[in-house]
Amino acid sequence: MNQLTDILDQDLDPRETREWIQALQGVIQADGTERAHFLLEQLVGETRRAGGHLPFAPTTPYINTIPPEREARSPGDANMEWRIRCLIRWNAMAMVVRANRKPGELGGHIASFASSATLYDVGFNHFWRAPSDHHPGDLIFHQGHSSPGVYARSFLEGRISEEQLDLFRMEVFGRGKGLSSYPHPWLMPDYWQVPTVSMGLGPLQAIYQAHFMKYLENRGLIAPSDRKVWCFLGDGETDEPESLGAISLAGREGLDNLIFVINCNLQRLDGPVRGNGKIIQELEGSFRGAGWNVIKTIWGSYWDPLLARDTQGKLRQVMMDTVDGEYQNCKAFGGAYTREHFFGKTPETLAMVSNLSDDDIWRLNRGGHDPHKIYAAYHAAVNTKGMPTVILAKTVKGYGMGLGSGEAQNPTHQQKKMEHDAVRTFRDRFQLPIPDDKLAEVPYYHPGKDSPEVQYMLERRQALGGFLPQRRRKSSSIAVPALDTFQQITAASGEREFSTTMAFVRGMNLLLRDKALAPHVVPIVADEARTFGMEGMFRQIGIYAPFGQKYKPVDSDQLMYYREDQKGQVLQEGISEPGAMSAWMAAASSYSVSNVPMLPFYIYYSMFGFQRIGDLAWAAGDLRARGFLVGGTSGRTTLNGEGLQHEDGHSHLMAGTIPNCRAYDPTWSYEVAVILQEGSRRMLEEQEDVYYYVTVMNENYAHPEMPAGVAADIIKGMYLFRDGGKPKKGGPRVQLLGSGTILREVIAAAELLEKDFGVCSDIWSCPSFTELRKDGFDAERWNRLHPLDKKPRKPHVTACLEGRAGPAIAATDYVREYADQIRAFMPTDKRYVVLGTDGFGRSDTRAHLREFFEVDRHWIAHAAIAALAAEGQMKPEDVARAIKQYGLDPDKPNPLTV
Ligand SMILES: Cc1ncc(C[n+]2csc(CCOP(=O)(O)OP(=O)(O)O)c2C)c(N)n1
Ligand SMILES: [Mg+2]
Repeated sequence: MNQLTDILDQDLDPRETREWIQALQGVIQADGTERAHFLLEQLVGETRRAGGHLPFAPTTPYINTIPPEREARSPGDANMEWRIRCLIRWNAMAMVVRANRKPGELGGHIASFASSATLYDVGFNHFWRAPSDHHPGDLIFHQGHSSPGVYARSFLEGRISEEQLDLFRMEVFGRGKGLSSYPHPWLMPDYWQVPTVSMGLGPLQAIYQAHFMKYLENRGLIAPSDRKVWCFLGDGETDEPESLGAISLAGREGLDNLIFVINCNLQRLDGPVRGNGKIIQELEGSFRGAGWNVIKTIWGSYWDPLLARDTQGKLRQVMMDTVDGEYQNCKAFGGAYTREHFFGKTPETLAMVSNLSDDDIWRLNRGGHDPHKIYAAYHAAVNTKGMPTVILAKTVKGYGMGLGSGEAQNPTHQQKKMEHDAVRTFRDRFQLPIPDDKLAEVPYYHPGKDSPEVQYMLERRQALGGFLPQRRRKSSSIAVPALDTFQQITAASGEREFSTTMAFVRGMNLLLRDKALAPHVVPIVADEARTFGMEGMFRQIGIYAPFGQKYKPVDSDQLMYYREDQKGQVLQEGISEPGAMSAWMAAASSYSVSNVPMLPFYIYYSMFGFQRIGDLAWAAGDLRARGFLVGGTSGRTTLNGEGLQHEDGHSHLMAGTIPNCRAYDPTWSYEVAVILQEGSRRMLEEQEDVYYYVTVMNENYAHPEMPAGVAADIIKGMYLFRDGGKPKKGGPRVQLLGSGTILREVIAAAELLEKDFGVCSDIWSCPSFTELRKDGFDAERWNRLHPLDKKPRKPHVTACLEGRAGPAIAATDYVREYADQIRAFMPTDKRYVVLGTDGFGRSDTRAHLREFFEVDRHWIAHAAIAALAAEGQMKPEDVARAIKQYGLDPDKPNPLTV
């Protein structure tokens, strides 16, 4: 033992210690705990100045943060609220048990809501405001697996029928009446505000929703208010990096509009969260370190008298020494067990409960099941200024499911059935007036709309502005300027060369010139603004900084200096793609959450997009997000030099999996303009729930004039860029397709084919193979279902290529599968050959990379000749000549495998 721990562990002068403690007690009595805190800080400062090493202690004792004498009292009728909660608990359990008695293994969860029922009820009864004329409304992130409890409340309120409860998890069969397994705005667009259930994404999104609300307030787009974002999450869920990954942002920005409630039932799916430690202490340390106000709600009121008698601190010590695995045992095995294994740890604590029966010990409740403690915690949270709050509420997983039949058992998470006896015990525990002979069917119970319980609930909700959850589907429309406003990027560039990234940024700037629309544009970057040539926006519209710029930027003498501003419009989210994506989602759902439509553009390295934040992109679809994702430096070969981890050749496939995402890979600046205008119009004017993914490149080249009449086909995904004209002497003809930067190689290939082989090419620009696929399958499906219809529908691809001679050859900077998506819609007998960049990217020049991946002009020309030879229009000797003439190595290994 070294000297310091010796001193810390042993009291060298107990009398002196006592004097100091008495002095402190005197201060607390006379001037309160804040004054005591101040003095202690002074003492700590003094010791540090003298060289004392006082490490930061992130945790406090394992007791409630709010002592009983400082608890705010609930104005509610506690008995009434208990009865209501019993009804909700019962119906939530019944809907899951009944669903699982039907054939089909529908699943569902009882134990999660059983642990959090009181946490929700106190919020619904006293804190959460619905949007109304008087208030913008709070935003609640529910734990996904607790949805039955939320439905059960709505059932009592008369918002959801008994029939619907029986259609839980039967959304297809329910034909619009079914209830989603978890919160999904896509499936219940008037009800759920935000999607949760993919663990970690809820808390991450909640932080950025709160961040974005402050942004809207600071920019004067919404009035400042006391609205809050409440986020419920599981203790197991906090293991997801996304759950805690952004808490420092909330602390740094002092987001006092954000409240996390972590349901610490000590269990996750398989077993204990921290069997050998204490999750509440661990989380307290993390959140306090990140600048949060931490409220631990560990013990219920029944513990108060015991703690009051604990003058020696023995009980507190046992509380601290006991690990979560043991706490779980206490709730799984009951009062006698707890007496022996918990209180029995010291003679003093055992003596403390000598006058309590085993049942009394069993009733010693946890903080998260005590409405008084919860009310006090919520009250403190909503009144906290300058920092976000996390409430760490200790609960029991499967609370009420009964000893030995779910409560605190390891497999309880997945329990969807309850035996008859367990149902009876549940009924008795929560005093439901359900007769024995009805128990077998586990009937729903509604006390009637005039019952005091329902009247009380309705009155509470009315006082809080209306029902929750409720979601706003539409906001106001914003007019988007017509395409001719974008003339700067639809006109030919002449000699000027620039990239599609530049075209996009210019397009965004043109939107920023529209007075009505400009304030709604939200450029978002994850520390890559300079990469995409957006640094001009720093000065022009400023970078959002909630507390303004407190220093003179190092480049302040320059035109495009780093200007931060409380009213800044650019969201600079630092190096956090999940964070920037969540900020984008907050902006993209602001039409619903805040009744203010916004048009966010999140611009990033496309490689760090869908594959990095794919789950958020999926959630964004569910959320009905509206905005643009812009994948910069996209394609496997356009980002020369950067190599394997940077070269994206597949994000388009991922984007294509999201039903309401429209993805484009434009080549020309006018294509960018058309997509930008159309997308903005559909999202802002029409208020369609779609979002756009547009890939752009940093390769500079000249852009042609927009051909007349192609706008609609750009949107469809394919148009004739150049007709090959009449072939000389009836020579062969090919159809060449391309997108993005590789379209330029396609054009060059057409020239080679003409010059070297007398082959004539029609050139098709295909800004979206993904949209073409959707259109094709849609037409095909319709035709199959309408066999007698006189006018079969024609896929756009078919319509374009029908009657055009020769095989089709496509090349893109993406994997083959991307362009291959349209194979099914080729006119009958049309040969279709696809080139793509399958394989790992690597660093080199663009030219070398395109040669390597076999998508450059030579490989395209060669593929065209080979296709013509396969059709007998040319000879194998022609193919051999192309190989030789273009210097292709026949023994080159397949790029996929090297
Ligand atoms: C990303 C992700 N991984 C896994 C799951 C599956 N899953 C659902 S609930 C759950 C356990 C949740 O435990 P906890 O967060 O403690 O919540 P509790 O139900 O205990 O309140 C798991 C692993 C999921 N929904 N999302
Ligand atoms: Mg848990």
